[in-house]
Order: sequence, then structure tokens, then C-alpha cells
Amino acid sequence: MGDWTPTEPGFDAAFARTDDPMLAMCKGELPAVVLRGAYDATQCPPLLRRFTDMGLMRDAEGLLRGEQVSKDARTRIDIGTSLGNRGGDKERFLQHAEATHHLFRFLFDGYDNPVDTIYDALARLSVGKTVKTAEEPDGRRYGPAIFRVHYEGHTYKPHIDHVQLREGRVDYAVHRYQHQFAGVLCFQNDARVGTGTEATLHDCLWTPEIQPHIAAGTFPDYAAANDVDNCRVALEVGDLYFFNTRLIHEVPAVKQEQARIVLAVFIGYDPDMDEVFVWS
Ligand SMILES: O=C(O)CCC(=O)C(=O)O
Ligand SMILES: [Fe+2]
Repeated sequence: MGDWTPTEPGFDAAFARTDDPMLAMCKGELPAVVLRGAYDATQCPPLLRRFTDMGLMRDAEGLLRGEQVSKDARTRIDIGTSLGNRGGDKERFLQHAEATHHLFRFLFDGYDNPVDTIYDALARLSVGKTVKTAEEPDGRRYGPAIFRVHYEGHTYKPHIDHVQLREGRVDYAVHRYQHQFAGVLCFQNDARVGTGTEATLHDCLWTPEIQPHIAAGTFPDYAAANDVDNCRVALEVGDLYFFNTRLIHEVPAVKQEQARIVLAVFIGYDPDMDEVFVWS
């Protein structure tokens, strides 16, 4: 125990730990690669104001100013196309993804494109490989990335993300990838100052034997009884991290102060394949 920690602050630290950070994450040996200040933090607040003005997300601050209380009680709002939530209807999913591509063509006008920030960073880590938005054999693309706006109380209980292992999908091209990662870029913390609610990664790759503990909500007991190591990922606005989503991971309840907002992608990766697929 002890050295199961993410690398930070940048690419040099990742490649100083291992000459193949993606492979080390595939194996679960490296929990995460953290890239501090990957995106210019000063561009996040004005972009988020634009999203609110466009009606893409709810203005949690309005409550504090005594404005009309929203009837929208969702604790998570997506700007983008989630395969996990929409993949049940493939045609609709792909149409929705096309609309997201259209939206993202102008959504960031005047600012740096944060989706490019994630793809470029992933390309630097995936040495010798091509990084592109996931597509079906006929060329239809998945969503490129997704903003997830998490309001007070939103919690990700211990879980994994895997198209095949968790969602059981075999009718999408991304199912061929053995390894799935996430990339998460912090746009707004729930704490106004410093780091906010932090994700925890457990030193435990999912297996069918673990599943009963996930399903029953008893993973914390299992982890304690088996001395499962873990690490926390503290993010400030502009920080980006990548991790293997087959690691059991969780994010505790978001604070009341303000929404926790991230730009996230999922990544299909195989050491033996030249193409890295990215979707949301
Ligand atoms: O928001 C985060 O930091 C992680 C969320 C998560 O569970 C994921 O992206 O797979
Ligand atoms: Fe997750």
C-alpha cells in the first residue's frame, strides 16, 4: 500500500512514472493521470453563463437571488448525449448525438474548445495511436463529450462504467474495446473556494465476484474487510484527469453551495488497437 497514487501535475510526471501510462492504467497499477490547469480556468465561468443563458442548464444561483424557483428537480443535467442513458434506442441515440455535434460546433465560439483539450491530452498519452470520436461502421458518430451538471445531493455510489461488463451492450462498435476509461475536466466545483467534492478511486478492478457488493451497496464493507487501498482526486477548475472506469469509483454527495460541473468523456482503449474511440 502507499504508492497507488495518481500522477500529477502534467505529462512529464505521467511518463516519469511509467513509459506507458495508458497501459499502466489498463492493468490498474496506476489509478489516474491528473493534468493540472489543462484548460484555462478563467474561460469556464463565462462559458457556463452562456450555457445558462441558452437554457441548457438551470441557474442554481437564481435561487439565492430570490428569483423564480425552478420546477426542474433533476439533480443531474446533461449537455450532450449519454450512451448509458440513451443507448436503449440506437436510432434516437445517434440522432441525438448528431444534434450534439451541431451544438458543439458553435457552443464554444470565442473561447478555447475544451473538447479539443481532452482529445489532445488523450492523444499525447496514447502514444502512436489515433484518437477520434467513436462511430458505427456506417460512419455515424456518437456524442463527442458531455457536460454533466450535478446539483446538491447528487451522488455516484461505488460503481464501474463499461459498455460490455456493466451495460451488457453488444450492438455498438465500442463494445469491442477491452478497456474503458473516463476523462473528466472540472468546469465548476461545488465549493466556491479550493477543491470541492472529490472522486474516490478504489484499487479494485471489477470482477463478477465484486458485483454482489456493488448491487447490495456493501462495497465499503468489502473494501474495509479486504484492505482495498484507495485514492482521492482533488480537482480545481481547469484540471483534467483520466482513469480506468473498471476501477470501482464513487463521488460523494454534491454540496449545496453550487453545482459541480464537469466535461466528461468515455474512452475505448486497447493496447493492441491503433484507434482510440471517444464518446460520452
Ligand atoms: O465526476 C467524476 O469525477 C467521475 C464521474 C464518473 O463516475 C465517471 O466519469 O465515470
Ligand atoms: Fe463512473
